[in-house]
Amino acid sequence: MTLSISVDEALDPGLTSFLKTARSVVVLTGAGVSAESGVPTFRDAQQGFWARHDPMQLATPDGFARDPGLVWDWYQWRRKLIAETSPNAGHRAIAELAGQLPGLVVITQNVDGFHQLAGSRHVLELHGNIQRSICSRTRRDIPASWLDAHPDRSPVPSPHHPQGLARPDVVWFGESLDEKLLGAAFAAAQACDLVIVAGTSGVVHPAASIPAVAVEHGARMIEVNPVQTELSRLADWRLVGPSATWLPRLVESLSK
Ligand code: BJW
Repeated sequence: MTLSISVDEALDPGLTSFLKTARSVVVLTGAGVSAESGVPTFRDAQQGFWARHDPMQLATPDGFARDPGLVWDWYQWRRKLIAETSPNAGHRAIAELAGQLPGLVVITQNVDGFHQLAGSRHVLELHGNIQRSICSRTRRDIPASWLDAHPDRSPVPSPHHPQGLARPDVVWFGESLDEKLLGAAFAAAQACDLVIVAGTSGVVHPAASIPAVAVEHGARMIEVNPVQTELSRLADWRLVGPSATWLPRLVESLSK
């Protein structure tokens, strides 16, 4: 059974005592965790990227092949937005939790690098990192100095292949996730006794399968989200509200 708790209610003592005794914790995050930093989510009806842009045009290999300049410009705009914003109290709370719960693994679908900036060390970036660029043909890294040397080009040619173009090192729909990272994520899910799922709609696979794998292997689950999601039915506790409010409250509860 799921216990839902709203921000004006006290934390369930059962949750707090479970958190204190948890030996192995996985935190799965999505775009909602960065929303309070000012980075839009994908699927929120008003502000989400997909409310204004077609994901098939901007986040697929076919979309990039059709109009690489459009896709490159969109990612450059997002890079700038991310560079102008910073991690929030939710990211910092996850890093603090790891200080108190050694072995905590952060699995993120986000490409903004905010968990590392906030101090988290063990972070599996399932969908890549927007700050890195690779060659569309060879997938070799392209250094920032090469991009800086082509400031007015869009798309930017690749230094590694005559027909290659620079693209962000992120995972688009229809592309496979890095096998090693995914293996490490599922291994952590199978081994954990608590999975905290924050700020994700839980619709994009294989990331969305991680909480179910953890729960099937005996873990309990806390979901942090203002709304119900595809994953809510798996949760033991639903902390209803924003992650920058709830995650610091979880950290505080450890010292009470
Ligand atoms: C707050 C908040 C606050 C708001 N506090 N919360 C199995 C079944 C069906 C389909 C598939 C399947 N397996 C694979 C597929 C196909 C596909 C897929 O999942 N499609 C579904 C959409 C139907 N998956 C793939 O193609 C993946 N590749 C793959 O599996 O390869 C093998 C294969 C290929 C083809 C067929 C079968 C197998 C790759 C997925 C790549 C996703 N890429 C993107 C873009 C990354 C780069 C970039 O950033 O530009 O990743 S799409 C986008 O969605 C991004 C996100 O990481 C991802 C997840 O979104 P997220 O983080 O959950 O954000 P939102 O917006 O959806 O939700 C935000 C949540 O926050 C909401 O719930 C809010 O309420 C909440 N929130 N404010 C806390 N303050």
